Amino acid sequence: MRHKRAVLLTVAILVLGSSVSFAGGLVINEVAWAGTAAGSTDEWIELYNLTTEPIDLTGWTLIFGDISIDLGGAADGVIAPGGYFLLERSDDETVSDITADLIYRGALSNDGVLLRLLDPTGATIDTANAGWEEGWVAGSAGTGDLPYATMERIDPTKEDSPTNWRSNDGTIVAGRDASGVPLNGTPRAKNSATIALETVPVVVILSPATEGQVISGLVIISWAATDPDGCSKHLRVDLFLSADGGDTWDPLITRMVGSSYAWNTTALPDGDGYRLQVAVTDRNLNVGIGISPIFTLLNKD
Ligand SMILES: [Ca+2]
Ligand SMILES: [Ca+2]
Ligand SMILES: [Ca+2]
Ligand SMILES: [Ca+2]
Repeated sequence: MRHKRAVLLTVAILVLGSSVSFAGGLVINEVAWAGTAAGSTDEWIELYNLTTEPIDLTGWTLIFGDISIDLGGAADGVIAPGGYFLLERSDDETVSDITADLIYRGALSNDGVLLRLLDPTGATIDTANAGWEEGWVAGSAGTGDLPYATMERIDPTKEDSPTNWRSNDGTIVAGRDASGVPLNGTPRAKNSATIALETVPVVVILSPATEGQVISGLVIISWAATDPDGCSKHLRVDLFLSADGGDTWDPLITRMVGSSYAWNTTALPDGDGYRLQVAVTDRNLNVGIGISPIFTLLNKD
């Protein structure tokens, strides 16, 4: 009995010891865990100071696997307010056209690892890839449509979670690799994912919103659309319909405004694989997309 209690106590201490108090001051903002097209060992990591004060990195550490990086070892170990801090692995050629703030040694396994940022008291104040240690929550290696895309934090003011990371979009990019090729990433610059969060309209389909819903006759399709940096009233709306669960789409109505559409379904074939897409475009041609769950059309009896 006594032994059991001791074990429980140890477990409690372990849990407390690994807890993260997300302070929102300094964050792990971008991770190039797969390296670059010039070399898979050309990994780099970006930190970001969200505050309006400089942060002195003396005593701060970044830890992953059995690697511990002393952030205070940088020549200029201070991050300016709203500034970035670029760590390049092995040498300064990793991101060839931007000077690293710190060169470090040690690999980020492509099998995934948890990154932890510790303040001078040893408290973990931020993490990256938590809850996703079997692989990486975002980013890509050398294959796929967008090779060597970095893992970008979407909202640096929000804590690490699987939904707060996205791959670099390959369009908003910065920096060049050791061969001079543009990176699919944004070293020392705002993340493409953060720019999307701040500019791209968000649309939520309100009806139909239930998986497997049976629809017939005249149906009101409705949605809520907002533009984070513009007027939500004048967004252009295009509706698309899929009869095969979303594999292929046909226009239903294009270039409309508003937040609902009366849809006469009676001329369409019955089926149980229908889906609606609402695409909302702002004046800068940023497109936000909402997709309904699969529903059934049933007009014949
Ligand atoms: Ca790697
Ligand atoms: Ca460099
Ligand atoms: Ca960045
Ligand atoms: Ca916008």
